[in-house]
Amino acid sequence: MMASLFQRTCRFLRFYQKQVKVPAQHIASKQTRSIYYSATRLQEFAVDDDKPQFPGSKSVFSEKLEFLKPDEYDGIPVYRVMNRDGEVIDPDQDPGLDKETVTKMYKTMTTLNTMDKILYESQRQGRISFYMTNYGEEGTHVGSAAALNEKDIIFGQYREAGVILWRGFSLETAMNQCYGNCDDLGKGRQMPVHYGSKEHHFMTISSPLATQMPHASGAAYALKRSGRDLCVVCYFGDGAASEGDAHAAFNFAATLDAPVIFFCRNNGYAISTPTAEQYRGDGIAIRGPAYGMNTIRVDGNDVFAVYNATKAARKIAVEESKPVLIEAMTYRIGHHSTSDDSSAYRSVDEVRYWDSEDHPIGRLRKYMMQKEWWDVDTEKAWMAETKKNVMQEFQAAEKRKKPSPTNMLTDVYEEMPDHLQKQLDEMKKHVEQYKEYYPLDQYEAMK
Ligand SMILES: Cc1ncc(C[n+]2csc(CCOP(=O)(O)OP(=O)(O)O)c2C)c(N)n1
Repeated sequence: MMASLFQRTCRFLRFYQKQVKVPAQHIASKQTRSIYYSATRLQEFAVDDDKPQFPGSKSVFSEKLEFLKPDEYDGIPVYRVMNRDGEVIDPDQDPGLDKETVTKMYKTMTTLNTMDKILYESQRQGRISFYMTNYGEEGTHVGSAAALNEKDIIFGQYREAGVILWRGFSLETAMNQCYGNCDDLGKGRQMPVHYGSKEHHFMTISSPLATQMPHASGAAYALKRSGRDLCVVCYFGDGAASEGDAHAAFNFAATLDAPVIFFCRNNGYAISTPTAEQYRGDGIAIRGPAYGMNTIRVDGNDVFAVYNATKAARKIAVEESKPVLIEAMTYRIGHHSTSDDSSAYRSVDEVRYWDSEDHPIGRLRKYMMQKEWWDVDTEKAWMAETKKNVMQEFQAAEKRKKPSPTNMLTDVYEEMPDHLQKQLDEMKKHVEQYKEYYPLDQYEAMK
């Protein structure tokens, strides 16, 4: 008997779903979508008396009255490759990166560290308005960035400067951003550390916590629809994970099978809130399976463990089109930002431990020294060189003019509407009339 229109439509939709790897419910029109739903439901509904029939259930029945007790489970283990002395524990886990790559990793981590010192001081001296250091988290940035395709799209929180430096964002561009000068890619409109670069596939940072997370899921879904073999990487902190947006992002990504790696930097604190007060469960990783995501917890101070985990996560994201959650355990050695004094809520001994006993840079240096790729003299020469580079760029950025004040009103609309044009004209007239009261020599000329 000839298949009915209904059956043929269902067959076509299933074929189409296979071809484009997109669930039919997301590509079909409203009408065909409802046919698809009825068809799949009708097909899948087969009663098994021994199993619960609740929609979406994977469970079996139980006659024991038992609660799931979080304290009766061991914590999810922390995957590592190196011990604290930089020795590889299981040779099978050594990513086997060549000297050139490992040296680039080390140089990026130390450059970031030096840039942090100089810009932090610069803020303290009142030369820039604000800064956030990355001390102690360098391994999470560089280990993950090195494992990605350079076109994978990054959505950062704000403490991931090492990721963009790895991709070739220059010190000069970073300094221009922090100084908000006329060469800043963001035209001086953003606060310091809100880096962004189209060239480096790095979305501009936005400080309201977790707002980048649903965007990341959406961008990953768009990537999947475009059929490109790329993924999105979304960085966030343990504190940001408490925002509603984090949960929406996880669930959208899981249900839409979006190729996104959620990379949590669990650094122990959300400003003054320690993780012990932030959550009661087993960190952030435990949430992954609840959303149906492949998940791993990794030692974030072990750059090779982060590299391996991210590389494997990327494979799942791109090849299986699925989200992955990585929880990288690390420690925020610096204050939260220049607006924070962490001595008010944690001990100096605690900070000293991470700075001297378990630092990602120290661990990698030990590894390189054991390989005889690095020694005390190379270290000394490199530290002098990187300091000189950073100082040079910092001084040059400081000397550059501020952006033209007209940037306050441009780029909001493609064509400036009349009401903004009126304000712009008034501003120009006002500044011209009272120019002796404005430091115009420090600004780019108004166009
Ligand atoms: C929606 C929102 N609420 C509060 C803040 C203030 N705030 C800025 S950073 C921060 C802590 C975030 O901690 P975490 O996500 O763990 O990242 P970390 O700073 O430790 O890297 C808070 C509460 C904010 N930026 N946005």
